[in-house]
Amino acid sequence: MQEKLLNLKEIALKEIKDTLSIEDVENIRVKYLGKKGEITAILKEMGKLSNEERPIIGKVANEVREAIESEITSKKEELKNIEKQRKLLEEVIDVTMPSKKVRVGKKHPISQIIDEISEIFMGMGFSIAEGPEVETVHNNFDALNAPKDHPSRDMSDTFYINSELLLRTQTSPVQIRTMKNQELPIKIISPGRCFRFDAPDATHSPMFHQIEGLVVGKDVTMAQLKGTLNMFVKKLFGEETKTKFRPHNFPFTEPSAEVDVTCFKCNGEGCPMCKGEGWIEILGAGMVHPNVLRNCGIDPEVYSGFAFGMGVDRITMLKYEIDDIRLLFENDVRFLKQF
Ligand code: 2NM
Repeated sequence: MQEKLLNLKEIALKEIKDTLSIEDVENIRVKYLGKKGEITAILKEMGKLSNEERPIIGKVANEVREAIESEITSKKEELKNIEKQRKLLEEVIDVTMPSKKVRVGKKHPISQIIDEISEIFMGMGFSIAEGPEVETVHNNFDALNAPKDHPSRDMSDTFYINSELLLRTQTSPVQIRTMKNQELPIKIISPGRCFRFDAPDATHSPMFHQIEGLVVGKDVTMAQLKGTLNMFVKKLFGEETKTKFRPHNFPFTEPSAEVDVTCFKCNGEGCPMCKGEGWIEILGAGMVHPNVLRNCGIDPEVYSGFAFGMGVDRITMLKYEIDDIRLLFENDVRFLKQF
């Protein structure tokens, strides 16, 4: 029996030595030391031994069991270390590897210009006012003193929703809403999207952007309008920029003017950008018509106001030298990311 035990020990230790996984080591433990294991089976036979033999064999059996157990423990430890080493090697981070490109988005050029212009006016004490793109015919035309037969009212020039609603053709209805609802004095600009029933070409888009401004209070003058716009164009186009006010006609202002600025490319010399003129038209402006003030419940005998409006898309095109408005709305990232 002693021989059998020592023999088993030899075989077991050799098997343990040759294993490659913790799982196999565990299987070997069960095979020899488990409930139905080979060593366990021998130990169960001990009862049949004589009183002299039992302690001797018992001692050997214990030694064999301890030897196998200790071999199993150290083998498991060894295999765990090998696994840990392997993982460390496999999961090593190479900090010199080129990183994945992060694609950062940016503001649309029109939004950039709207933000830039808004900042300038906020610096002069203006607030930003916004309103709905679907407007009433009243706010878009009637309240603005547009004659009943004004061509812009035509079905072929304006997107009507029904006889009372339309897509606003300018942002002036925001000024109307503000005059009707807010206390005086008013000092706002209204940036936003507008819509006109135009066939798209290089300079026209049925959806475009405007920024209008409005100041209403006591003793608001044309001189203040000129001062405000002069300061604005210097901030937007450069300190050397000058303005020229040409008489014009709008239903909602009286007097009215169109405003040119000296070309910011040639500084008024004449170049392809200004078509040799030295001047570029960028604004409409005037003193708010007494009828418009009255339509909003403001007494024109007590209060006066000035207003102005500009096309954001045109200014964006001039500043970034874009020659076709449609490029701004195709939203091809390869185009837009240049600005
Ligand atoms: C322009 C030109 C001139 C304008 C007028 C008003 C209002 F509501 F006060 F009457 N808002 N905007 C105005 C005046 C707009 O755009 C070229």
